[in-house]
Amino acid sequence: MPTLDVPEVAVVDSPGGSSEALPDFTSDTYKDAYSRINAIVIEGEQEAHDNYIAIGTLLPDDEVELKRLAMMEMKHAKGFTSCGKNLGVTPDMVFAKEFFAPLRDNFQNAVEEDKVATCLLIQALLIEAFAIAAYHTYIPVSDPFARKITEGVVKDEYIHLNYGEVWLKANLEDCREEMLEANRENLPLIRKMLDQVAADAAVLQMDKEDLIEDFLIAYQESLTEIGFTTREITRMAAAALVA
Ligand code: PL3
Ligand code: FE2
Ligand code: FE2
Repeated sequence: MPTLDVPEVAVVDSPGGSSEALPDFTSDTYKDAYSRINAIVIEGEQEAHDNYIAIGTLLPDDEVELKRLAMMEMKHAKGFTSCGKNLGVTPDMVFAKEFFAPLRDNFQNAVEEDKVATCLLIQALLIEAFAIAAYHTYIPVSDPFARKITEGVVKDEYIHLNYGEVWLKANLEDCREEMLEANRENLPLIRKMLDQVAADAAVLQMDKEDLIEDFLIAYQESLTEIGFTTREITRMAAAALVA
């Protein structure tokens, strides 16, 4: 196999003036890890598209707005596809589909049972908070092409999180129990997914602790905004530890 004559790390000047080492985006190790992470992100964005369309069938009054959110997800999927192409990486979509299967099954069951609050907790809170944490952690260690795309995407994800917050806040008294149950069933899945990506994310120089911290901040802020008490939120977060 031909070896490229490139340094292990590229030293660039960060905006703060200090120097930090970026990964070697051309190494086989980087590209191998990226083939899975990139696929996860593309699959996640495509499923997010399908999920907002499905939620639109349950909330006909919001159908137009939900279609708009779904279109944004399609654009995100295309953006991340170009990030992989730019690095000469083929995304491992079979791996990514399997990665999302348990969460996807729970979402699809909730659609069939007309459980809007569960659908929104899974897609608009958990998945969006996961995406926000992942993209925040990725931006400082990404290649310049992917950085520009990811910065644009992360702004949109806050709009999606906010959509879920607004609906769940307005309907909290009717769906409090359903949300507690949905949290209990799905937060442990997010925890497992984080564990599953940690090794590949580390190759991309993304820190697992940062990922978890950013995820918990986004999720807890949403639950506070929706109207849960600190005590309830602590109990909800504990679900990730016991399962
Ligand atoms: C919803 O808008 C998007 C759902 C995407 C889910 C993303 C999960 C990402 C986990 C892996 C972290 C790597 C981030 C790197 C970005 C190329
Ligand atoms: Fe997205
Ligand atoms: Fe989103």
